[in-house]
Amino acid sequence: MKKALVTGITGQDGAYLAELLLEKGYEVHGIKRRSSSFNTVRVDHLYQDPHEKDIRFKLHYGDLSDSMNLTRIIQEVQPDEIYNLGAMSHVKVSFETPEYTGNVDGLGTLRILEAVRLLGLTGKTKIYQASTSELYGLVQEVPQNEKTPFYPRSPYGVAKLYAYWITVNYREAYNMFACNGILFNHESPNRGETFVTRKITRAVARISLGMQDCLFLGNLDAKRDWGHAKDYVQAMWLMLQQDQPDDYVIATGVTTSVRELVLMAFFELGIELEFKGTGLEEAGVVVSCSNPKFQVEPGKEVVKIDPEYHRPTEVELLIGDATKCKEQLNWCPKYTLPELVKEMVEADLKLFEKEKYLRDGGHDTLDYNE
Ligand code: NDP
Ligand code: GDR
Repeated sequence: MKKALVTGITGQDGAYLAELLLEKGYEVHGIKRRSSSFNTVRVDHLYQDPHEKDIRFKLHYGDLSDSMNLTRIIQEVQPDEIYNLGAMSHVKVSFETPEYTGNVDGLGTLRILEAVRLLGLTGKTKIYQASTSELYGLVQEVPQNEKTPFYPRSPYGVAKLYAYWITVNYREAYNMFACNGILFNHESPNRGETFVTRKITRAVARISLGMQDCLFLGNLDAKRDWGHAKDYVQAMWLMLQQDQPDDYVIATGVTTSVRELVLMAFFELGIELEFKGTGLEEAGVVVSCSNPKFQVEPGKEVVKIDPEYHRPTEVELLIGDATKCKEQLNWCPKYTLPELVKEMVEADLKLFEKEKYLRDGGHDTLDYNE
């Protein structure tokens, strides 16, 4: 039975990847951070009681800033494959925590590579590094492929640049099987609530149900190549099943602006929106609502700009060319963006309908401010 170790297993991708690896018959080990409250909600359905026999899913406490801890876990597990997905992954937050981001996202990768080397596992353990389209940053050419020059635009992007090159360096210097997956944005109903797609789909659901008045956003002009996380974890696994290690772009090849995404998400629930005004005065205004379930009045401003969400330096346009991955790994995304948006909006609507039902019935969820 193959053993995999996944850092960042409690995150969006970690949870989907763990599901995939368990389906494929792996023994899956994950690293979770100690937290003052439960932080394993995305993998709770995979939990197995450690007292039972033949456990194939096990979590270890750890942190990418702690090399002794990482080395011990790798020594204990002796993994055939390591997927390094752990990171401080929010680009805007990285401007506020640049040193921490460099430590975890940059040096954390080095700690994994060096542990594998020092433990004499270079011939056994294959490593996947979660690289990112944020490496491209300032637009040099589109679509972006494996040969496009990098120009990161955030502490997050710069930390990931170090991680990318240290992975290449260990591959070349020590003949390690280490791959970079240069993944473009990928989303799902399990996406963190502060990334723009999920922020939008949550707000669409809440505004429709009368639980929120307005959605505040930053740069509506930014364009992203959005895919589904379920498709992208398949590509991660495929990279480690090849004879030779290499780096691959994973993307859909379609780019969409944040503004267009907002329109798509509202339209999913029958709400037609138009954007009026310019700059900080731009607003998304309801034109009509064809769904009798929702009372959203025409003329209401439901999207406004808050400069707080603008970034000191922005990545304006991402569109990936995944030809290499398609040709060499036979990978192709199954989900289109409209399908992804539909799935996310429906999931959030269900979530907030349940919450509203409980609140309306007087069964408030625990509120620590009360
Ligand atoms: P998430 O933010 O959902 O998950 C990040 C994971 O890393 C969480 O499990 C988090 O733990 C963990 N983590 C954070 N800090 C540390 C630390 N110091 N030590 C150990 N673990 C830590 O990210 P995604 O699942 O979306 O992304 C997975 C990886 O892929 C990340 O490295 C991200 O940068 C990269 N990436 C993501 C893309 C995307 O569009 N989703 C695109 C390209 C790259 P906790 O749950 O406790 O916070
Ligand atoms: P990104 O994702 O920065 O591309 O990084 P995010 O969803 O945060 O932003 C996408 C674009 O939307 C614009 N935007 C806003 N973003 C957020 N979060 N909140 C807002 O209110 C808002 N308004 C506009 C942003 O400026 C940006 O242009 C994600 C992360 O998963 C990284 O870890 C990963 O490496 C990259 O994708 C590929």
